[in-house]
Amino acid sequence: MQSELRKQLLDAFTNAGGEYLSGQSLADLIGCSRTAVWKHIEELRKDGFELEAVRRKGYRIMKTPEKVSADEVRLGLKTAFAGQNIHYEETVQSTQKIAHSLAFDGAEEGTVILAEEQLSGRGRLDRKWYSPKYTGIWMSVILRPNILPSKAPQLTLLTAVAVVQAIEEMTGLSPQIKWPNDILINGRKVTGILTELQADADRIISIIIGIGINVNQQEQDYPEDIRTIATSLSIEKGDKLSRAALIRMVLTRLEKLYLLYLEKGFYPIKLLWEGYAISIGKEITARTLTGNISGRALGITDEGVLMIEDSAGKVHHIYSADIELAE
Ligand code: BTX
Repeated sequence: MQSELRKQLLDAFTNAGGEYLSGQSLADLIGCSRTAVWKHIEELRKDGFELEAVRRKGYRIMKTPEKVSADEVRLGLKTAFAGQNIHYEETVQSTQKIAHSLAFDGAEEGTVILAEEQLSGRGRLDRKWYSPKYTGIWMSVILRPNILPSKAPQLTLLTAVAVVQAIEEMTGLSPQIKWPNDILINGRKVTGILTELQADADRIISIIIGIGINVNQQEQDYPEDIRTIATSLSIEKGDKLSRAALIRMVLTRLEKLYLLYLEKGFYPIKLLWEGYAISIGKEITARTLTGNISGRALGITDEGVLMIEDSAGKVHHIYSADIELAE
């Protein structure tokens, strides 16, 4: 359906505030025939809207779809480039995969790949990211910053701040960040971030930031193995939330912080990040690919690298690891 007509139809139902609208009045409002209205209503039904039709009264929307359409996200999105181009799919293997290929083909900065469901959503180090249909936000954002490849992990920290701010704004909850990329509420993971690169030795061609946010899942929706470590905004808040609205907030925050980063460097992002960090000052163990390091987390450097002081007073710089907090 043409998006302008769909928008008019949805606006008409919004303005009717739950009252019935006859086929004729919809036709008059939109400026088309009653048959065309009927066709458009059928299209809406196919897209997951539940519409009640009552003789001599007309139509009424009973339930909006679980789906989150690109149109719904774009409406009201006031960014300059983040999300201005949305590539929407119902089911994909991984939005990262699609983003890589679109980025390779020259997709513009800020392009978003959004899916309702991922069959092989991925985490770091080939781990799996559980991405069931209609419940979460599974998206990848393509950025093209003019920075050295070694600075790419800073974008992970920046994205974590953007997501935390968006969740705070939307729900009033207070998420915390566990270095580098886990966002936790009450100690359970609500968001994962995966940053991947297309780069030459000294130049970034594109950065693909994958963001997975658990929004409307309930505890029983999680498979056994992650039930005790994962949570969702709905579980924490006790409400269903609009994924489209949260996507808009994340993209707005992300763009703002990204522009700040390009202008002023990592330092202002570092300060914001530290305000949300859970591990600083605590005893932690960093599990790296080359072994474990335990000690007190001192904080992050101006480059975003984690510093741990071990019991002998030696300070270790950690570039990539999974962090465990001591009880
Ligand atoms: P990670 O390696 O830090 O976390 C992966 C681990 O998190 C898994 O091994 C599992 O224990 C746990 N886990 C899996 N699914 C969930 C979930 N839904 N909620 C909480 N915990 C879970 C984090 O990697 C990076 C995830 C990025 C996901 C996005 S979604 C859009 C984009 N496309 C894609 O394929 N990945 C990214």
